[in-house]
Amino acid sequence: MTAADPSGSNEQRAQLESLYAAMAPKGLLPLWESLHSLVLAEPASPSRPWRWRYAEVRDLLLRAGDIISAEQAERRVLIMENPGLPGLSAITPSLYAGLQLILPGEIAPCHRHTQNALRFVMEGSGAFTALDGEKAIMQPFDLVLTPAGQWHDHGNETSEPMIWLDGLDIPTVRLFDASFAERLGAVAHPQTVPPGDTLARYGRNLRPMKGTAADRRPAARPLFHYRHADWRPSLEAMARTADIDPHFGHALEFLNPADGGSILSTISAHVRLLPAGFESRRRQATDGTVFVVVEGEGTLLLGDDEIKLEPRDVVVVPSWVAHRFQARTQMILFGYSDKAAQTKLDLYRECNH
Ligand code: GTQ
Repeated sequence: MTAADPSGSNEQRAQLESLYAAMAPKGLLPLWESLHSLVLAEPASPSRPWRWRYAEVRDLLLRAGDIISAEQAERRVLIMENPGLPGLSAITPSLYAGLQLILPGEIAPCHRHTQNALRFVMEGSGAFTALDGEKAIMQPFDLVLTPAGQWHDHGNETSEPMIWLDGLDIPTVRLFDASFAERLGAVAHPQTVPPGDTLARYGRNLRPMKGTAADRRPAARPLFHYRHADWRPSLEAMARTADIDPHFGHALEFLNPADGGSILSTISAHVRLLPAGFESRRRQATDGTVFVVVEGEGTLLLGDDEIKLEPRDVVVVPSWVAHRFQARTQMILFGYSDKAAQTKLDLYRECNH
């Protein structure tokens, strides 16, 4: 019978059904039929744990490369859509993921939008993402940001294909009905400063004196290139000397030096090192997380599910799904989630078992 009255009579049911029929055309629904699925006792994500094998995605992406150019596509990307969220182009309810291919000589035209994006390089070396006319020359497992509102184009002046993961907050911006986007008009933004300029000025625990002409990056979010050549040795050095965390292994968050907060206003990202043989303790958190296997092999355990992980695989753990990692060899993982947004909205919770 109804949620409100499980012992309701057939007569009451008939009366309610005719009430609902009268309400529906007026845009009205009875809360008592759906309250328990609207206000859940705990998260029950419609998204599913899922793994994309890199080799399989790569084959299909390269096939796309034979058929459509980056310029024609604007962005030549295979969307990684969570099978539990059909039609939403979402990997979790709040986040998007895709794998983008840029072939030698290609350009992905300059645009800007209210969505925040991160790029995590999977393969290839030396192609660039230009942010407001400054090229970040990308190497495998570099993290490059294109924050909301900043012009960005991509290009590949090398002789090898380049593939990276795009992580965006597209579903979040859609939730708020706040999408604005525009094309620059020119295919590429004119170069404003040489590559590496921002890292030199803002990336070494220094910044140009406030108010001087050299202080050119947005004050709230100056950095946009977090190099594998920097984060990998830090993780390694920490793993040599620090006590290991039973839930995370050795983990470092990427931070915004302007405020010590998350890399983007909606998205947080981190890397972790799991030594060979390490088994993390079970944890659950409200931030559904997308992981990239940077190095090594192991297994992700979620209840009765076991997902084997190999280098460059992408795997998503939905909100509140209890999970743990088993590292067969030493593993390095990159992860991103909407923890930044949830923390601002006072929603984030975790439970470490
Ligand atoms: O490179 O700007 O995968 O705007 C989806 C939307 C990439 C990009 C995506 C985008 C981009």
